[in-house]
Amino acid sequence: MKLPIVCIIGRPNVGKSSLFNRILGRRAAVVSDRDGVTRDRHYQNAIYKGHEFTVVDTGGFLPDDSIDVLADSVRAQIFNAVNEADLVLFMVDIRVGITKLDQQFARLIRKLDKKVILVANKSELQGDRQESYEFLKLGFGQPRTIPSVP
Ligand SMILES: Nc1nc2c(ncn2[C@@H]2O[C@H](COP(=O)(O)OP(=O)(O)OP(=O)(O)O)[C@@H](O)[C@H]2O)c(=O)[nH]1
Ligand SMILES: [Mg+2]
Repeated sequence: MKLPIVCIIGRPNVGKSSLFNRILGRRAAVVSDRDGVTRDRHYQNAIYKGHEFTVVDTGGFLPDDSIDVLADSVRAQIFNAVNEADLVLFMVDIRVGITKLDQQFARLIRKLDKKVILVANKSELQGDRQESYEFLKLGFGQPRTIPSVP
């Protein structure tokens, strides 16, 4: 039986692989404070809170006008990951706000007309300040945050 596919996308360093590992309950993907660590798609089957699905970690590098071959292949990976997904977790960094790259991701996702949950990560660093309304501009509603304690 084919499981539903949940893919995690967003620009480099927002915490996609960290969420991927957390869903799986183990260190399946490399987490690093360097940008662009994940380069290709990474599939794992997961059972999370009774739901069984395939979760996909992706690279966050989405260059707009690059002629670099590796960059092009990463962009194709992201496109394909979104295209085949039943649900897209679009991750942003609540401390940084919306970047140009976030907007490029938003455009790509909109083209493919998918079910999307916007996730504002690193929210525990934000203290009491609530900046998440800014992300309404991306067009995917109010973002959800991830509780730091599972
Ligand atoms: N404070 C905080 N740091 C986080 C959180 N999630 C991830 N990080 C840190 O953010 C950095 C990037 O995390 P990754 O999970 O590697 O990010 P990524 O989106 O997979 O990055 P790429 O693979 O480079 O696209 C690491 O230093 C993580 O420890 C979070 O919820 N809070
Ligand atoms: Mg990663």
